[in-house]
Amino acid sequence: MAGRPAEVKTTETFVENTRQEEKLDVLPWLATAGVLLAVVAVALAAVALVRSGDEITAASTGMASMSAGGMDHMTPLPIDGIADPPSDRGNVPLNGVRRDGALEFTLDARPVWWRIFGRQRLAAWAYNGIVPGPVIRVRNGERVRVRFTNRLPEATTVHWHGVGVPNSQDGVPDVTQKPIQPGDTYTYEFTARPAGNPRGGGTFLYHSHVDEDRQMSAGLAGVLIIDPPAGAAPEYDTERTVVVSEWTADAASGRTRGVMEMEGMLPNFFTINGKSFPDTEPIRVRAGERVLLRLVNAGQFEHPLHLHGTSFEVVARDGHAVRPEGRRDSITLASGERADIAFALPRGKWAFHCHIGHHQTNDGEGPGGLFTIVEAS
Ligand SMILES: [Cu+2]
Repeated sequence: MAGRPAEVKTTETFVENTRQEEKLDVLPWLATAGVLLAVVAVALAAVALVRSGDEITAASTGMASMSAGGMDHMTPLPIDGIADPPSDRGNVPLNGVRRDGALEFTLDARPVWWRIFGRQRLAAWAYNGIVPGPVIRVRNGERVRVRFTNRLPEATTVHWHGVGVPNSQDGVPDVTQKPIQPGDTYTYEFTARPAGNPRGGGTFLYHSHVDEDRQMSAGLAGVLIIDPPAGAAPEYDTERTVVVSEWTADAASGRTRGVMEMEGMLPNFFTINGKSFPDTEPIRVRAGERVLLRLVNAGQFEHPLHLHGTSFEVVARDGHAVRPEGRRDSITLASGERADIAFALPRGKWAFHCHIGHHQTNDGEGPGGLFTIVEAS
């Protein structure tokens, strides 16, 4: 409070001086009015600052760090050390090796040029060099060890989304572990059980927990399936996994940046299992057979996913079986959500797509993006 009178007095003196100059000069009254408004605004801001003391100081600091972080998040990802991927196909099974009482998996995160359709490549950060990362599939109760190496130019961690890991293995930077620095290796170990439902099983995911809008959007996500104890879940003739995501990228250079809700920064590429239509892989099934589709939203935006040709039952949400809730033909998944849907299709080529038109485009041109065909033969 002590500083207030002095500051206000200074401002008033300044205003008086400005008024005297106005009498001498008839021309720039408009400019002077502008200066006056600015001066009043500064004075009001100064008064508000002093009045609110510590509260404002804290808020200002928060805003300052937020805008600095925001700038970082808008900057394209570094492409240092970027290489061609080991394979053009993501979401493929990862083999584990049994060692020291656990099923051991080797995982890394590395920058790769990832082809999403035609010759369009994007700068991706990818688990084992593929987008989405490889599928880790284990039985409920299995001891799992993941030796993870960070080959990115920035720190990262791996979070086991929905899995009942010990707190120390949860992958939250500066909360449960130090961020894993470039070049460093970190070993995660846990028993495969859904969090809060130790006898269950279903569709989970693993993803970076550092700057998710940048790192997950650049490709750092993969599916983790925990199979429930034998006989605890219905069997299907065919099952497939569908991971949807978005990218904000410069089409010409392939440089990618964070995906966030900001004017002029909306995502412009959309992928199913790492590819955009027309290069999305068709889902081939037999007419009339019972199909389980595991739907995973590894992106930042919501996607209302719609299947043609039949209706389906939602049999699990977020890796947990749900009671029958009636049939439907669309389901909206928010960021990080999963749904397992079951259906049988008559013979034909049935579209499966996000119902938002913008999400069925490639850099503004359609058809593209989140669209694929379920081919029942
Ligand atoms: Cu969508």
